[in-house]
Amino acid sequence: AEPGGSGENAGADDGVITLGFSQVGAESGWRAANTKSIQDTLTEDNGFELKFSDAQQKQENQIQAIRSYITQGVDVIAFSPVVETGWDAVLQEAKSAGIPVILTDRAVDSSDDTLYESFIGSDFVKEGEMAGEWVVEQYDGEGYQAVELQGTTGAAPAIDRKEGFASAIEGSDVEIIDSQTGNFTRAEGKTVMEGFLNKHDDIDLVFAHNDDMGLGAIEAIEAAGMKPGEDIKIVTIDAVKDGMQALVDGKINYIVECNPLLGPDLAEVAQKVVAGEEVEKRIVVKDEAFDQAAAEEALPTREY
Ligand code: GYE
Repeated sequence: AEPGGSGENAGADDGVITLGFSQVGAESGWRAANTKSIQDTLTEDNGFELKFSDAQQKQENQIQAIRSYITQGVDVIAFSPVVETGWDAVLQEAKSAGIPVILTDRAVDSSDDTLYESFIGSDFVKEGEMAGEWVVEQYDGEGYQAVELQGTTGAAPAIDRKEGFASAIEGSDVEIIDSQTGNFTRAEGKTVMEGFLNKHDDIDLVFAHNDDMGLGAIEAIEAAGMKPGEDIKIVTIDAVKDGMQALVDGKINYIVECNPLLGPDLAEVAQKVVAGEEVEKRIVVKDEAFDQAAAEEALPTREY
């Protein structure tokens, strides 16, 4: 595509689709798999020129990257918004420049859904519900005290997983006694869990919004002389390899999957958008869940 090409005539007039992608960061195993899927799919061989930038979990970096893609006149902009709110102005700029935007992984909270073409990603409320339903099924009646390691404050998966889990445990005797953000990273998951262990004597269960924070919690629990998965049960979301290994090892008790392999769907939607074809406004990615036995079976052939 011509740099600077914009307005109604923007498009892949040279047959190559230039796509500017703004990634959240490199905070987790899930994110690494997601980045790999995008980079492996949006290749020259597949008709793409991919411009990729890592925002290091900062919204201002993403806004800057999107503005630079607008200036460069890319054919399509795609991004995974680190937080839900605060996107209207920059998305309006893309729209005025005639550059279509595709959301992957995380949603934006905007009343104007003409600001993007499609949102491809999992149903995070449902993931939280699946985690909560399993906890109730296993432990209701035991008076369990749970702590929650939340994802990045203001991020769609943190907001939605919290909500889904809370609604699933409602009416049971599982109680969340503390809840803090660990920013989706292993290091912060560990630090927050250390704080919880210092503050509370009787923690029965950890609900972590992703595997990495759960893996950090495992380190904190072991350092405190207890057995993760036994003395303190752990339920997480993502099902990346390290998480699945910990589940097989009995240190995590249950994992709800979140599929990070969004590259192929993104490529397809981008091609359609550039060709002026209709696309679905919402593409929901399907997720499973794993207990120990299911993890043992799935791990050897796991892609991520
Ligand atoms: O669960 C977490 C990552 O947005 C679904 O972000 C994604 C989440 C994923 O950091 O590991």
